Amino acid sequence: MDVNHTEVGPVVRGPFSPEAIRHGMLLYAVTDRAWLAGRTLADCVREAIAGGATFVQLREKDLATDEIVAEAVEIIPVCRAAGVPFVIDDDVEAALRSGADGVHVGQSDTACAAAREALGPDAIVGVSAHTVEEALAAQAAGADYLGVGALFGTSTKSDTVAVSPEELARICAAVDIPVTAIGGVSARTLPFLAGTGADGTAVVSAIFAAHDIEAATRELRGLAKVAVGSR
Ligand code: TZP
Ligand code: MG
Repeated sequence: MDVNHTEVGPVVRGPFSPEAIRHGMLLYAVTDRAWLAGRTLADCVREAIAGGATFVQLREKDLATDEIVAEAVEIIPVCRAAGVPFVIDDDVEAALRSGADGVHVGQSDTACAAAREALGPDAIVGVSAHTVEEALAAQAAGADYLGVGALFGTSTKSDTVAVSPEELARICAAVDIPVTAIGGVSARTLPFLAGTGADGTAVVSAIFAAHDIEAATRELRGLAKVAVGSR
C-alpha cells in the first residue's frame, strides 16, 4: 500500500501538468453536504466522477480543519483512483495535512503566493476572480487556474459577486491559465457559457443536489463538451 496516498501526514503529490489542469476545468465538481440523504460525501464524489466530473473541490464552510482533513482522506482515494485532481476550499492547512492536490482560495482567503509557499511548486493553487484585474493579479501570483463567477443566480453561496458572460469573456481573453465558470450553472444555463472562452464550468447544486448524481453529472458533462472547453 502506498501510504503517501492514503494517510494523513507528509505526502508526495502527483503533479498535474498544465494540460491536465486545463482539462480538469471542463466539469469541476464542488462538494456540498447539504444533500447527502444518507450517503457519505465520498459516495457522492464517486458518483460524480462516474458521471464524468473532471476535478473535485471539497468545500466546507462549517467544519474545523481536523474535520475537513478527515473528510478529505475519505475522498482522496476516490479521486486518485480516477486520476481526478482534488483540492480543498480555503483551508491550506487541511490541504497540507490531508495530502490534497492543492487548494482553492478566494480573494479574501489566504493569498495565492502564500498558499503556493505553504504547499510547494507541485500543488494546484486555484483562485477566485471576478474582474480582469483580479484575474491578471492571480496569474502573476502563480495561480494554476481561475474560478470565475457568479455567472448566474445561485442560492448555494450568499455573498456572491455577479460576473457577466461578457466580463468572463474578457477574463478568458486576458489570461493564459485555464478558467472555469461558476455560479448557478445547470443544464438550463450551461449553454449560455458558449463563446466565452471558458475551459469549463464548476458546479455545486446541479450535481450534489441531484437524486441521481451520476446521471446529472453525465448530462452536464455532455453539455459542457458542446458549450465550453474548446480553446
Ligand atoms: N462561488 C461563486 S458562486 C458559488 C461559489 C462557490 C456557488 C455555486 O453553486 P451552484 O449551486 O453551482 O450555483
Ligand atoms: Mg473561499
